[in-house]
Amino acid sequence: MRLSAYFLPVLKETPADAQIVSHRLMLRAGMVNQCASGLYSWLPLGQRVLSKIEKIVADEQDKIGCHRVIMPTLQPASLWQESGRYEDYGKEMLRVKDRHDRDLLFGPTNEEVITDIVRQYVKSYRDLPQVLYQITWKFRDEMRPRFGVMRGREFLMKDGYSFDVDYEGARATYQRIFESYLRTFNRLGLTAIPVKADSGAIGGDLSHEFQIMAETGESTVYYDAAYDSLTPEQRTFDHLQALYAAADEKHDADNCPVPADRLKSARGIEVGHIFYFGKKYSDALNVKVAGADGQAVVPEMGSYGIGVSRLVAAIIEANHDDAGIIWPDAVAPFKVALISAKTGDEACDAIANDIYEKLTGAGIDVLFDDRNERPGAKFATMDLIGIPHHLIVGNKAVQESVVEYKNRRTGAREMIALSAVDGWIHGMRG
Ligand code: 5CA
Repeated sequence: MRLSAYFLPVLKETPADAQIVSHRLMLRAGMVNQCASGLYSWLPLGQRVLSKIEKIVADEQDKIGCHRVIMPTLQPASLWQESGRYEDYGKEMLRVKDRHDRDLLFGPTNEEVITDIVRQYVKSYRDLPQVLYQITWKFRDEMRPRFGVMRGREFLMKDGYSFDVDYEGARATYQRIFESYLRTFNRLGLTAIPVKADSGAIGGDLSHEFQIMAETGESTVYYDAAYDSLTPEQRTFDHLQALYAAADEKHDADNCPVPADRLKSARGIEVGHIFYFGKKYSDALNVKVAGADGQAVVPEMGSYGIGVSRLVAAIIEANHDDAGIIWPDAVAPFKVALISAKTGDEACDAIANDIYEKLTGAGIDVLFDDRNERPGAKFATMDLIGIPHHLIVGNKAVQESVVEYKNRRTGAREMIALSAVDGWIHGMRG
């Protein structure tokens, strides 16, 4: 992408009303634009990050045998009247009427719709287990939308729903998804702590939130200090279950099993939430499948959410410095920033253009700053928007046949001979 032709409305001023660093940086980097309270447009740079995260989330779901669907954003009230949630959900649910005066709602979550699908098609225990998921925009008329996309009213969620014939199966599915969540967040460059949680409006008695530790987080979590020294191999369902970690509302200070000197508390960002709730919806919607013995069984269900748009902000909270965002490679909007420090100089332009063609030819996402701007402004922009690898083409490219490489995260710099650029590009592909 040539920056001269791109749509990247970076802001010089720090927006006054943005309270947390991720919100400030998303506005300054031209990733999002506020349309109304809790409603954001995703501009090209933000859209790139969001769809990279979405891809990784979907990929990890597919790997464990979940199947992707798309359900409507507008749902009939009748399904929610069947489950009994239509009245319960309260003001967070946006209710609308169609031209025939029928009651609809903008889906805040999809247990009812998916259960209705399964009751129509799944007739035998042989068709189970099954996990279906979607990645779609939800609407919740939050009382206090704040911190940008962190707590929006419309937000992108991955929501998955599991159906099993019995409790053991449902527990095994829960565990499989729990562990895949750890891998998902890991691929996004985050370490999530799974904490025991309340199941709220979704229901059920087994629930975990996945929390990213950050001072700006809205949640308080309590956990055993042993968490801090876990190796990746130790982050299994059984091991994590054995250690104590609980969300604020689940933590009972008087009966906490962790000795006081090992109990830690921290602020966290809830990026995922999973629930096992048995037959709550399958009973209410009268779902029955034939069991192995011919008797009808009501499937056991769970639901599994990931806040995809919230993750963009959470990743920034965990990856930034004074100069701006520092994207992990896996979700960076562009992997390489190519900066021409002498735009207008024919020899320099020729070298920069040549490297640009090679990078795009190799399939690498590159943002090429070919604008007629001061080099300092160019460097600052690439730092602000967080591109992880910078290549700078300046005087030395012409005089000494070298370009400068800067690693955005470490700040480390090195010179690369023009003759070695091909090899460097090859390495970037890996
Ligand atoms: N049906 C279940 C799981 S599919 C469900 O709705 N769970 S949830 O309410 O916990 O939401 C799942 C995830 O969506 C949360 O963990 C959070 O990361 C994200 N989320 C929830 N509300 C918002 C919001 N207002 N803005 C941004 N993300 C949100």
